[in-house]
Amino acid sequence: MKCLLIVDLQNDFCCGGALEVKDSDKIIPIINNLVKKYEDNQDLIVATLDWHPSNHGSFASNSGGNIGELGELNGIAQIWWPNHCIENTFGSELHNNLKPINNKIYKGRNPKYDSYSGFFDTNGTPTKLNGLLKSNDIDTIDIVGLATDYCVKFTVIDALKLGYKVNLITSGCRGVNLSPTDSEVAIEDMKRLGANIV
Ligand code: VGL
Ligand code: ZN
Repeated sequence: MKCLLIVDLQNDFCCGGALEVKDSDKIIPIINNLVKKYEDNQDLIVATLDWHPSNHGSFASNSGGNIGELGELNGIAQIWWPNHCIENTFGSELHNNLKPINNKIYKGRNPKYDSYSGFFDTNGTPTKLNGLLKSNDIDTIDIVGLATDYCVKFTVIDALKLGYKVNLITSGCRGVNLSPTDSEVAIEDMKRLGANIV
């Protein structure tokens, strides 16, 4: 069985948000078309949400570092981000134009560790995603969302490690691109590790 996995399509990553991903509004109608298709087919649809407490350690404001610079959080390399996706705020809500999604997986809740992957945080603590997929007999993940070079990439890598087949639907993804080629490089990495690029 296959599922559609929509990564972090939240206001803070969309146009006008705190960590806005360029052209993210362009993928919303593409994703909505997919949602309709998977709904009609009664396939599982899951959304991940970046869901940080306001004291989250990845925020430049909490670390004393500068936004976009590389530092260290609990011994692990960490890019300092602007405050984003603070739990239960407008910025953490799924984008209003996205069709409603029933299955939501929250990640990044532990202030001490970041969690680009929808499966595990950087400390190895799992979210509920793998259990949800297993209980629905999912073996293939079709993935879209934000951002290609962070949360999509790390979710794909963990999905492959866990033995899922992964189809990356690039028309439904956009990247942060702190460096201009980050998304291209991320797609090459995912391909090399076994993802099917569609
Ligand atoms: C993300 C940076 C920080 C993402 C999450 O969803 O790609 N990027 N937190
Ligand atoms: Zn985050």
